[in-house]
Amino acid sequence: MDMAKRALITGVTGQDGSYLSELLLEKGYDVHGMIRRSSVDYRERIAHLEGNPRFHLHYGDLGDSMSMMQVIGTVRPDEIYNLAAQSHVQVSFDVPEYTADVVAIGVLRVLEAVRLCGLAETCRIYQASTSELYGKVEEVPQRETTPFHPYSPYAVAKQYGFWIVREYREAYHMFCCSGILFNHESERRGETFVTRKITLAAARIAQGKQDKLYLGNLSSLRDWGYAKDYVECMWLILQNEKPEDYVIATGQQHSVREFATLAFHYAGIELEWQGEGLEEQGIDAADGRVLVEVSPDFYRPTDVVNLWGDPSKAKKELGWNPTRTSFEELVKIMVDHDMEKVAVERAEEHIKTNLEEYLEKGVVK
Ligand code: NAP
Ligand code: G4F
Repeated sequence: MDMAKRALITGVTGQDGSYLSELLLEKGYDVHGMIRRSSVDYRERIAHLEGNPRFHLHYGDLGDSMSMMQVIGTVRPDEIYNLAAQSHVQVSFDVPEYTADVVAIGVLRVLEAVRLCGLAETCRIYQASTSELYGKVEEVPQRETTPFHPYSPYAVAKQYGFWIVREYREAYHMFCCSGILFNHESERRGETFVTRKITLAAARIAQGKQDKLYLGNLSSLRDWGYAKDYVECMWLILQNEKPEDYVIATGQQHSVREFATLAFHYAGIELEWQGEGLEEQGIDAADGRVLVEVSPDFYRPTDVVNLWGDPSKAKKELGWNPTRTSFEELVKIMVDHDMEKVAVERAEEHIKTNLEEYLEKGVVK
């Protein structure tokens, strides 16, 4: 009989869901991913896993308790990784009610489905919590004991998720834990998060496909790690003897400006910064072109500007190495990926233009 562990991942199509699926498959798990119904099936990040006999997909939505009951009752997982969320902080100001439903009550739906399906004693649950809970920070660096001060509708919703997990742990003795993850990025990061927005723009500007990049708060500070390293921690948290919450971070901090400077450097452009606030500009040192400008459109009603995590507890208790991939390596991985992506897009455009011309005139350039 096949005794492989069964894991259910909500948010399997996201950045973290795709890396976690790969990791759990490598470890011999049967991986069940939950996906949302949509009019087009577009699952770029997990396309390479489909067809693997140990990788299964189920329709469900964190906004719908019945579908959660159905998926959890059918899969009867040993471990659940609840990664699904409306995860964009700026978007949470635009759709606060939806964000609260999915990000806050969605966690309750998972916990209740586990309990009502009779899995409370056997199923371990990982909740994707966030450094955004520290928000308008009350201590630097932030650790497990730092008071929370959420500073966006997203963060307020995640705070409910954090506390309801703790409540179910104490009330029903369920093995459920939160990983308080600081920002983690990769070549699979969504294109509207600041790091990926920058690496894609640097690649496009370097290859003549874009003139300028507009950003918001350049002085915002983040503790950025590599997503591929961070999913390992999610797994380690569930293999622990006791259910506990952990800060997962690198312990190093950089500004958006520093990230942009390094990304453009790897794309072959040296940026120099001039001016302040809304007037600040990133200028190409080689020819004086203005490549980066600040736009108030990317400022947030309340912004979290000083995130810096202390991963000592995870290092000591989980044996996790927070700096396996350095900040410089992370930026390089992302830029190299996007330079290649833009080069492929340019080649495809060239072929298409040539083909159109050939079909029109019978001429190939
Ligand atoms: P992501 O790339 O934005 O992925 C989010 C996933 O959630 C996608 O698979 C999305 O599905 C799914 N989803 C959204 N709404 C849903 C719903 N109503 N029902 C079911 N699925 C839904 O996020 P990520 O960066 O991988 O982050 C994973 C989790 O960690 C999130 O909970 C995020 O809030 C949290 N987190 C992330 C970071 C970070 O730096 N990345 C740090 C701390 C915490 P579609 O593909 O259909 O949209
Ligand atoms: O890349 P961001 O949008 O990520 P943010 O807000 O830190 O949220 C991400 O990390 C959280 C963990 O701390 C997760 F919980 C959350 O799900 C998500 O994955 O913005 C980072 C910083 C902000 O201070 C923002 O104001 O960059 C600043 N920024 C400056 N210009 C910008 C831009 N952010 C975006 N998205 N776009 C800009 O043009």
